[in-house]
Amino acid sequence: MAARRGALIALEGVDRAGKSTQCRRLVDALREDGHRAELLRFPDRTTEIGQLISSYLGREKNLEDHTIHLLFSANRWEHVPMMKEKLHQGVTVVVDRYAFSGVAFTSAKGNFCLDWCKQPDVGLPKPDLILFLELSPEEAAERGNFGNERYETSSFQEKVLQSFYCLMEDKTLNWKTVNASKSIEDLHREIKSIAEKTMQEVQNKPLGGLWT
Ligand code: ADP
Ligand code: 2DT
Ligand code: MG
Repeated sequence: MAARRGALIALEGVDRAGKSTQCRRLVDALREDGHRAELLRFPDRTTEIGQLISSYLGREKNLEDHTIHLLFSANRWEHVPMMKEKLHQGVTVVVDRYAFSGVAFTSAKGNFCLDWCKQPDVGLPKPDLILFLELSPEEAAERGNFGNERYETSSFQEKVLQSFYCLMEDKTLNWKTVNASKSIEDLHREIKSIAEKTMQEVQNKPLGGLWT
């Protein structure tokens, strides 16, 4: 019998919903329980492509909209061989944003259709679970001001949220919405329980391809 594989779990949601906090908590808790788990974040600003993305987000560099979209996708593809290897070795991979952020942010620019935005990410490892951390713009605002990076305005974030809702209509993906206004601890417990259930369910199932 084939060895059990790890699960691919993506966290998505609006700015300040608590994605990075919960990704870290989840990976730490899974490890404490003896699971093998690793955290990846997209964009990964440490690679050459990631540095280009980072300078774009930091407004040091201007890039044409299609170009930056493809770079975000390339930044995921450069991690795919490593992700597949880990998953097949039984490591659960938790990703802080994934292709859904890619599509939601570019399509929020207005002159892009959802289908074009999805194409570069077709065939990426398909997440076994996508946790959408839902938080109202009012509650997000209470968690502090926006930073100075590109996309960090409330009008743009509202458009991003609408694009996320369009993507969530795809029932071939395992979206689970969680209420991100709960305390860090309560949300962590809920996320951990959903993640563990998914890890159990997929361990003997093949890894899928996204949007294929
Ligand atoms: P994201 O990665 O989604 O942008 P972060 O995890 O960086 O969000 O959290 C944004 C801010 O909100 C941080 O200051 C964090 O400490 C705080 N925060 C995260 N989760 C909660 C929560 N459940 N309740 C209150 N504040 C939170
Ligand atoms: P953080 O590093 O704070 O998460 O912000 N983005 C992200 C895109 O536009 N396309 C993508 O494919 C991804 C993964 C979301 C990163 C910013 O980059 C945006 C916010
Ligand atoms: Mg974050």
